[in-house]
Amino acid sequence: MLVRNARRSASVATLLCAVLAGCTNTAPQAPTPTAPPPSLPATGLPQVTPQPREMKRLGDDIPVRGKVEVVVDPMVDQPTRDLAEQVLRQAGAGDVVVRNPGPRAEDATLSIRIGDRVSPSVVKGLQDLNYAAPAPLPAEGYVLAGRGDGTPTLFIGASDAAGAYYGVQTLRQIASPGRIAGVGIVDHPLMPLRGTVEGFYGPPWTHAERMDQLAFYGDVKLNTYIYAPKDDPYHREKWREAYPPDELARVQELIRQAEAHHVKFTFALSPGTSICYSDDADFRALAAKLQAMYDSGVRDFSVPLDDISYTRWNCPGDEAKYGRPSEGAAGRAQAELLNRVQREFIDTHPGVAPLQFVPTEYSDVEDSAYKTAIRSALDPRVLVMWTGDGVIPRQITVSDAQKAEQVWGRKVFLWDNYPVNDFDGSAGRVMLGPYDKRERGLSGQLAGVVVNPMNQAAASKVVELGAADFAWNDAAFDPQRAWRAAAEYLAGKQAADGMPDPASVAALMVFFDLEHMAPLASGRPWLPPAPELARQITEFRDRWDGGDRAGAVQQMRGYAQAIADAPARIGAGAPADFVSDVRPWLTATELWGKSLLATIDGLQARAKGDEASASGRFTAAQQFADQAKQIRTLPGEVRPQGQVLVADGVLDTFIEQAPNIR
Ligand code: LTM
Repeated sequence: MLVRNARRSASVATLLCAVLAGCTNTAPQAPTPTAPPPSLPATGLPQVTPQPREMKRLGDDIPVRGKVEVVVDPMVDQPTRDLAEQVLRQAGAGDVVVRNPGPRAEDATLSIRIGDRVSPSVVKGLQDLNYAAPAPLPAEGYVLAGRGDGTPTLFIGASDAAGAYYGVQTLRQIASPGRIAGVGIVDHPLMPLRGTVEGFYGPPWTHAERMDQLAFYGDVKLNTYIYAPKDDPYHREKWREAYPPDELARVQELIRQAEAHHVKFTFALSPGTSICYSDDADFRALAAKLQAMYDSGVRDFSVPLDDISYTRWNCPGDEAKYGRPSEGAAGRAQAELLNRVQREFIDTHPGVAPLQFVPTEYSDVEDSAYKTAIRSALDPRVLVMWTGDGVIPRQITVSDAQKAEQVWGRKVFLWDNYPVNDFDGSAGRVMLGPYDKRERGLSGQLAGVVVNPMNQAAASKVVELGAADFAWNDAAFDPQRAWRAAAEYLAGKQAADGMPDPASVAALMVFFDLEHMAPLASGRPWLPPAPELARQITEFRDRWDGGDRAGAVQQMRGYAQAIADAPARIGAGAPADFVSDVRPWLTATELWGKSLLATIDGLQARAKGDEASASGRFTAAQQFADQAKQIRTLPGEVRPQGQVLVADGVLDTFIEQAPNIR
């Protein structure tokens, strides 16, 4: 098995073992890149995220050494060529030559062909490998086939430029030092639109964070970024005003970055707080703002009309034209505006995708005068966004999405308010749980999905990666698998050879568990707090109550130590931006870990009948807990502010109740 696979397929228990006292790290060492073994036997399948639609073993692994040539069709763009070169160098190629089709270089040890899936040489190469793609292969799809036995070969046949890029992103994941897995993959996304909407309140992402996010989206095959930060004045309050030149220059850099990573930079403009629907000058102001973005290269546009009042007009002209303020009248006015944008702007600009829109009623499936007005008047091409069965949904089901289709008269585009943490009920939380409670089968019912992330961009990658996996292939989606893949991704980013360090992955999983809780708007959970810690505590109680007090203490001490050690391990083994985003939670976790260890000391002393020591340790535990409760979120980094929460309701409860455990 590939080293990467061996590491990646380790169970959480094995990974945890790597950070628990007394365990031995049995992870295999990476082979020396310059000296691959003469034969690389076939073993197992590599892990690829998002999960491909089909993957199987074709033969032995392909050795990577010396000079590798990459033969490309014109459809393979420069970023894809650059990525292929980078992947192959990281895998151990001494030299990589990227060139147009022609005779094979004699000194090349490996020739990789990347091209249009209907190119005769690609078709023949795949046939020779006995691995054909279904016809037709959907947009953004690719077939990858390679094997190391005989003459090592690898072919990637793509349906379009994005498919070629995604094929090479998969190559990145099946490559490890000295080798590429000998596998066949047929792959394409099940949802056409997959990504994020920077749509939260509070501090918008910085330019550097956005640049990094866009590169990350390429890695995980997300293709959409909707620029809609509520606190960018030029997006909402000052929607009529042009971006100042320096800000426009930054947006233009984002547009180029998005293009290089096959992401649709979707520019959103929210005029709803002040627009006069009946005023032609306002329509022209809106079109002019979109035009500036079109001129900068944007081809995807959105007009969000969420979080505005629709029971008052912003100008007397609207009352004259649409009648007294009402939900139905607002629906008519909005539909008219959006139809004009679609027909007079979108349709007149080559290459622009259908308009996207967030309705003022975005979070339910009940019919209403507003929805009826939109449904009956809105151009059927306009995409309507929907947040599920609530602003913060408990779950997203196929049947709710079907109801949403009925009330909106089209398949809806999911604006998924997870992991966003800008609402009161989320104060003090960083959302690091799995992407969960989204039903398989939604790809057949949605126009796409974008998640609304946290103010903390790098920390949002945990849920974003899960959403990427879901949106690509919800049919095979496993929330827990994707969750662990996020830990591996983060740890892999920090490793020189790209291989995640098991101890860092284990520490991240412990930490993610402590920040598993996800609240509804009310603050009540739709994902429970710290399920693994809760399981450990239940096991402890069962053993203790069953009379195995020493065993109970030993087991619980192991997990407490893992919690106490996780912050330092993460500090060294996770990317700096992630560590910086979650710094207050790491500080609090360290203190809670010390508190839990002191609690275990107290219970151990009690088990030995030493009540004086037990009491002293319980007091120390309380002191650490009190210190942990003082840690607060950082002003300017999140909204709203609050006490930093770590496994609240599980960890604090156990520590509080421990002195009463007899
Ligand atoms: O969800 C939508 C469509 N709008 C806003 C978001 O901007 C905000 O981030 C979330 C979470 O607070 N709630 C909203 O209503």
